[in-house]
Amino acid sequence: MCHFIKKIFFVTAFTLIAMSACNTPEPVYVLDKAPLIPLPSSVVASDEVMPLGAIGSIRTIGADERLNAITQNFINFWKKHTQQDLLDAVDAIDGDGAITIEIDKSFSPEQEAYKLEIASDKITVKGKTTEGVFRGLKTLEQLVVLSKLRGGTLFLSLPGGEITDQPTYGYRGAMLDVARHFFSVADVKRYIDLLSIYKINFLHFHLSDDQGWRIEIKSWPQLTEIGGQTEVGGGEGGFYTQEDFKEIVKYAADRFITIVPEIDLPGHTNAALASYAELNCNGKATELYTGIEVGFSTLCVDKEVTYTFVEDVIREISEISPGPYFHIGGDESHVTPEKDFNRFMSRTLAIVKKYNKTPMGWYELITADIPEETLLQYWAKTEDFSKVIPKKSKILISAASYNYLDMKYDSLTPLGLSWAGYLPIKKAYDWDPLTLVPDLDSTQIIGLEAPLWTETIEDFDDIAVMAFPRIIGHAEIGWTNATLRKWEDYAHRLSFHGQLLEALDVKYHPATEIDWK
Ligand code: TNX
Repeated sequence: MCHFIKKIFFVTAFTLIAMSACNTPEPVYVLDKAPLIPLPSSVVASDEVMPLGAIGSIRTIGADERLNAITQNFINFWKKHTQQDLLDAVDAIDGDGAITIEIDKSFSPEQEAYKLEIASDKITVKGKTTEGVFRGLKTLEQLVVLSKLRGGTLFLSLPGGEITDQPTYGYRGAMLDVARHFFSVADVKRYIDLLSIYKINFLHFHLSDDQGWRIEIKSWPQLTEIGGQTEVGGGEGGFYTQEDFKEIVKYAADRFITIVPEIDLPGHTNAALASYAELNCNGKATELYTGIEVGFSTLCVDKEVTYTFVEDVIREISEISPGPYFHIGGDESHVTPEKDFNRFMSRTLAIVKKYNKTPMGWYELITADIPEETLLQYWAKTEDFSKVIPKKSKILISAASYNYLDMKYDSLTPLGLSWAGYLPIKKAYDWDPLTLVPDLDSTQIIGLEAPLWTETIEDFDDIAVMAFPRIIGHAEIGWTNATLRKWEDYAHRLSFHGQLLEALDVKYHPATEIDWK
């Protein structure tokens, strides 16, 4: 301990040293009062205290390739926030003075479950899988950052105790519309980093719409050469090359986030119809579109070339998408007659299956004859959705009036839309996916997703101010059991996360509902 104090002597004020003397420094929080989000399933505080200087190495038990990458990221994190080096001690047997990361296959039946133990001279993170361990390290990181932000130079120790934790839902998603406005690879990576702090595990990419086609398709190059060249408001647009897309997929995978690609069909296709004349029933290319109306475009369902196009697109994107899902859109196809829509969807869903992906689509798909495993994304008003109930399909909840991050917070919000009403922070948090839609069988619901449509969103600051803090609440809904969630408690914990976002230079909506610290 005295060695530890000596170490900080030269960097901290003399008064601080006098205060601490050679006693163990007090942690900033007791473990069960730390404002962690999502709230873990169980937190038991002990009276042990772990001085930061007690830890000198990180050792892994049951390591694999993915764990090595995670360990390296964690070493960098620790250095940045505690100024201390961690030795990577792969084969070390003694856990004292170390952070131990352990994969234990018999630990829990639950893929993402973990246990985090903090004792006076060691920290252990255990999980059944590397993914579980990763979620546990994220909890530890949050504890470090929150302690540091509150304690400043007084942050010298972590509180002891044990956290055992696992998610309520296996799908905790965000969606980014890169079609209405295009966002760079760097912006997407930044969003992924922020989502991973809160244990989000799916990022759905809305890659095509009337205003833009955003992913390179090698067999149909004009999709991006023509269809990628503009966006809402007439800006220059852009697109991801397949290499860019692979880079994003990998970056997300290193943070245990699965990318879900969406190509919206057969409506929302003006960018494709402007790129290739033959996709139109009249054989004439449309004009590029930079407005924000919906529901006016459709592929030509009767032409065989349409299915060649659809298959090429699904094949090329599936080849670079390791995740299980392929989202084929299906929303607001207002100018496709219902029988044509259904015929088109049956063929398209079969193509998705041919490339070994689980089909996913907006709930309007329900009129078609869909494979039972199709994942349906609910977004519209509850009344409409009763049509879905008889089917055995799995449901992802993305209710416009609760989940849509493009809805304004209130009448003063400069960005966003309001067709589904305003969505203040409390409303976005204080609901339960299980009871939102009447008559839905709870076993059908696989989770929730928060879409950010970008008709009015032009840059990263715009993304951030609409997503934060509402998506933090969605992350908690997805992770934490409804019986443990209370608005007042959440609002209190959230009040400490404004500082966390500021430290990352992330703009957020400073709602007056929250007593920001
Ligand atoms: C509806 S919800 C849409 C999008 C718009 C969004 C704007 C859904 C599946 N489609 O095309 O961008 O509203 O809030």
